[in-house]
Amino acid sequence: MNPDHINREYLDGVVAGDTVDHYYHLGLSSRDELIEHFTGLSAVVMAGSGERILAFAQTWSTLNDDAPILSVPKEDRFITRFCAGVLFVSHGMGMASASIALQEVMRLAYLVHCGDLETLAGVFWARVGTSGGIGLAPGTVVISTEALMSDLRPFRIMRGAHGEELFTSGFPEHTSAAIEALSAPGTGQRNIGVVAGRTVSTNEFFLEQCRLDGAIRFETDETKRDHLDWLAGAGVVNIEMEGAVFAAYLNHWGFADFAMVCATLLDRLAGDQVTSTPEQLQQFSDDAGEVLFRYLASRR
Ligand code: R2B
Ligand code: URA
Repeated sequence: MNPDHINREYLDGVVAGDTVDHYYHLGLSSRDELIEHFTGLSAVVMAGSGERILAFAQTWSTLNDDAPILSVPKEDRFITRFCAGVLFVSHGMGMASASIALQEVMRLAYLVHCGDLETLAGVFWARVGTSGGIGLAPGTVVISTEALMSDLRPFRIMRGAHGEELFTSGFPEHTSAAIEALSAPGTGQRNIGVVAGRTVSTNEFFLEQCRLDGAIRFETDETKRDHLDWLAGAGVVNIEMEGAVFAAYLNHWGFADFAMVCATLLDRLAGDQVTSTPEQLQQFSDDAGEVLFRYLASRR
């Protein structure tokens, strides 16, 4: 962990009980009795959609002898569940939304671990999401090695009163390699197409992803194709909207074990619109979850 990059001045007061922390967007406060049941927190699984969080919590419960699923009642911003040592939290769409979820979950995780950086360091974090693939068959699951800005810089940049802060946005190699190794099907398991590669994390679905079907359009067929070719040439295999801030903050706090696993919904070299059926989209999402769960289950 990187103690200098964690706001312990504030968070230790919460652990001591001198300050009450309101995790406003999650709908919890540090005094809530529910938090006492989060003891043993060993992993955080995040996803954009609340529906996926509910499904993942249910799967994890089934894999853990029907362990109880604890629900945080507030659901208008993020959906939060806890089951068998794992906190499942939706983060909404885009880096602004995901950054809020990450900061509040980290404050919560710090409290649950009573400010003990040694045990906190053991927490594994994952984002399971969707993305647009580059040159991949729809449904391929991508394990990200690095999340880049749309101009391929490997950072998330934030600007405060003190100026610009650059957060590096790589993913730990040992974790992505372990997830990839475990993604090979065991007996009776489905064969899921999995690749590891670089990811571009954009601030917008249409413009920064060079779509031609937005209500605003900057690109031509040619500039779009050149941009996607440029990304592919740099080893980028998919595009999504939260990975850079996810990796950036976890690196900043000094976590060593985190990953992003995203299903591709379409091949951007073939088009812009997501046209798969609801059944196909469900399968893509289930497959990304399955890849994550094979790793998560191996950590028990
Ligand atoms: C992937 O899919 C969402 C946009 O459709 C966004 O949250 C992302 O990263
Ligand atoms: N999510 C994205 O951000 N882009 C896509 O093309 C598909 C899903």
